[in-house]
Amino acid sequence: MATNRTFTMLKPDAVGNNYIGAILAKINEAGFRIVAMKYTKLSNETAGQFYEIHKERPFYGELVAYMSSGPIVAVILEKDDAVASFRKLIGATDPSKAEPGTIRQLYAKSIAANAVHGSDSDENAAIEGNFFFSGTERF
Ligand code: 3AN
Repeated sequence: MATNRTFTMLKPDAVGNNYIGAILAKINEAGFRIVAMKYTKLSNETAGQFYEIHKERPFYGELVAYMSSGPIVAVILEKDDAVASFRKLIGATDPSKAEPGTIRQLYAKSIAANAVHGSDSDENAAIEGNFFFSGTERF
């Protein structure tokens, strides 16, 4: 069900720095189940569609260019209270402000290259998961 699922992407910096295994281990240790997972690369157009919600933000162009600059890993995750629990696990958007032990504090270097995405609501988790995967309600 959407209420106990969230969506994440391991961003180009995390993939480029070979942190896929370490980050997925953290996610599993925190009690999340992987529902669906895909290693892929976004085109500029696809990244623009994914981040449509941020279109008016000043960093939109930079964000889209960055997210299409290298491979990413898209993942649907399941756990009780998944959205809030996952955002706690990843830490603040700006890694220099992220709590010790969070994924961004451990693996991210900057606000743009911040290692992981995490959905901010159940509604967006469903939209974002459906952007990459279909039929996952059966998984
Ligand atoms: P979060 O991913 O923590 O929910 P949002 O929704 O504020 O953060 O921003 C979406 C994404 O846009 C962030 N993950 C980050 O990579 C990027 N971003 C946010 N603020 C900036 C900024 N000031 N400059 C560049 N990129 C940013």
